[in-house]
Amino acid sequence: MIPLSNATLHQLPVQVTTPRYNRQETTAGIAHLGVGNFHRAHQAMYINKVLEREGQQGWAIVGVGLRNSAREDKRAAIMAEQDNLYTLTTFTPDSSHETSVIGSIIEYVHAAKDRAAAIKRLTDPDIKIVTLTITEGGYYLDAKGNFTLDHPDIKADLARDVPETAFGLVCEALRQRRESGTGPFTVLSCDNLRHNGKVARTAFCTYATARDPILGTWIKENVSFPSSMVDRITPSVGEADITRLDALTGVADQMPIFAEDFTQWVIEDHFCAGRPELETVGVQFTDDVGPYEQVKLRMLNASHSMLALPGVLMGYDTVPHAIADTLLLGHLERFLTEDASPFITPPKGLSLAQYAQEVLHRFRNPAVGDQLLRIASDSGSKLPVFLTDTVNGVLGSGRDHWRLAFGTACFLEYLRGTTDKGTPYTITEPAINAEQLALARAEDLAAGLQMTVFAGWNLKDHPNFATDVVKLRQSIRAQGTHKTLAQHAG
Ligand code: CS2
Repeated sequence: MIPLSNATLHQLPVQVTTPRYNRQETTAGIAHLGVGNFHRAHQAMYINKVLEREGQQGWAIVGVGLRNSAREDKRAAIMAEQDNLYTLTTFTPDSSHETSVIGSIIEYVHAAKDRAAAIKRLTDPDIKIVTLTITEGGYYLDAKGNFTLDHPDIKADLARDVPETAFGLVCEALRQRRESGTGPFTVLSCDNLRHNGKVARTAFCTYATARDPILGTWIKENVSFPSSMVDRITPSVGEADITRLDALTGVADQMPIFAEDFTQWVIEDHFCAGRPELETVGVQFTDDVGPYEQVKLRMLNASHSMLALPGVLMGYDTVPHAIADTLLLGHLERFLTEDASPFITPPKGLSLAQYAQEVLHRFRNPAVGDQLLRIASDSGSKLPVFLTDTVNGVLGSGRDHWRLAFGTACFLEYLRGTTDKGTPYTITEPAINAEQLALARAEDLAAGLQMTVFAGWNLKDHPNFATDVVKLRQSIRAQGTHKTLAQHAG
């Protein structure tokens, strides 16, 4: 097997597509914060294509790793060893696959190791766009959607000379760019949030104003924050996946990724300092991402959660395994058509019924085998984003709420960390502190509903919902999640 670097690109197996542009001739016009698998499978893939086009060589990416962790150290070391190259293998639902070497990330900065270097990189006049995948929970929003200036991380960051958070780094770079006359860059959120552009704008402006009100006003007036909808199912990659992928591709890649073949990126066309010609490589530009984002978050992401939470309790490991259970499949179909769809205003020409079928088809993709625990992780941040509008719609209109009550009961039971059969698993819930977790685990089975996760659900006005959640939790404990679902699905 051939190791991956600039020097070996021409030796790779013929079935592996390599960059069709000269990487040495590209320069970074985009800085990306949070270089996880999703960014590498999605935005970096689009940029890899755009770099092939004439006149687009100024839009390569400088990756900025934010975490101070052993994992980040390892990633930075491998990126350096492989000249920032990696393979992306995509699988169709009938398991045919294609592998490309992605060359669009041309530089990698480990910000946790050298904050000043990262800020300096962001002040480079060539950097015209800063893209973000910092996760749903990474925006420090409270239940009302405001940026939490009093969060300990943010408080600590505001007190530092050289900031550490994404907000601190970007605002400091913008401060320096303003002072030197370099001018602003666009900040483009690629996270699964409602109105992610507006959220990013509020977060960055609030942070900047707390540091320096004049900077806050300058950012408000000069930086553009387009909203975007991003979509591509990209599972986590474990050691066994690395071995499998490398055997499949014939490349000894130390950090390969894989994803479904489906991909979509819809962006609002407001870029204060220019942008690559992404429309030439399949990106959709629009004046209003809202309808696209509604459909994606409330259907695909929400049904992921509605599947993963009971799925984990039932002892399933992956999405295709869980959805092969006809009970869960039927449950999701009804959730999509009876609960989510009635409250969505889709973009013109999009059929929600067809979208629902496509989502289920994508979930069945056996080669993708997305991990339920990956999807369930950080439900504390995800559920408010994915489910709140649907819950408000269903409860407000008096429709049957039991599927949502079941999803809620499963979430609270999932937080206990053991399957119905008593097998333990690790919960990863950065947004749920010990006090909040104690509510979910309290003897009073209704106490969990006081968690801030549910703050936007107006549950006080709908006492029947709480009663049903308690009953469903009791039933899950007494007879298991599967039987509970079977009894109610009837
Ligand atoms: C998933 C998403 O983590 C989750 O909750 O629903 O990661 C999903 O796979 C992506 O948003 C697909 O675009």
